[in-house]
Amino acid sequence: MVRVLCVCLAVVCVMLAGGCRSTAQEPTDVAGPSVGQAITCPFTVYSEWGSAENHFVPEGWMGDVADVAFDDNHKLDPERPSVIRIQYTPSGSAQFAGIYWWDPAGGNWAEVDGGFDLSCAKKLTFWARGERGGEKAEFKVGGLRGTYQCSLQPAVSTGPIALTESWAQYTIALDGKPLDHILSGFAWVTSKVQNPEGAVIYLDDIRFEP
Ligand SMILES: [Ca+2]
Repeated sequence: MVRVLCVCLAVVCVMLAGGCRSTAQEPTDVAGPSVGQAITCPFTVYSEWGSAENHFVPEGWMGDVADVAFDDNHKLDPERPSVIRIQYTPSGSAQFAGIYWWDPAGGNWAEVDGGFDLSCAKKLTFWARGERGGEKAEFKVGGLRGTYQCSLQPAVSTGPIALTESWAQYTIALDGKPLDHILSGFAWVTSKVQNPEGAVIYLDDIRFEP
């Protein structure tokens, strides 16, 4: 009878794990509130300029940064109040350019921990188009590595894709990937080899989906 009672208490204790733990050993949140915070999907990277739903910031510029003109409050058509416009004009010596969207703001190549637990996601989807069609670029999730690092290593990429002049939705499959600590939610990369004459691309509705 005593043993049965003990088992029952153990089961109740497991069921009320949070409560039991709080009386036995107080959890210490040393990492801060934004580190690996669990969230629900869909989880937006970008929908509209200034939206409170947006997560990750486009601060991780790389390559020939002077060759990039970036506007995430661009008006293109009435159906989409704001989209991201990226103009790449190859003239620098690196002959490529790109941008990581990372968390937290000011993270400076993962010198500061942050990010989100995106285990709810099975894919990242985004809409993209080129100004004329044929613009080539690569898009990625994860892969950021510094003092801290994304749980997703290496990044999962679309590989170089050629955009069309009309909007199309693209998907990066993430099912089964370690997404519990994502510091870089999205990245764009392109090169002079891919776009000898430069490229203007548009992006919208970037989000993690269940
Ligand atoms: Ca939009």
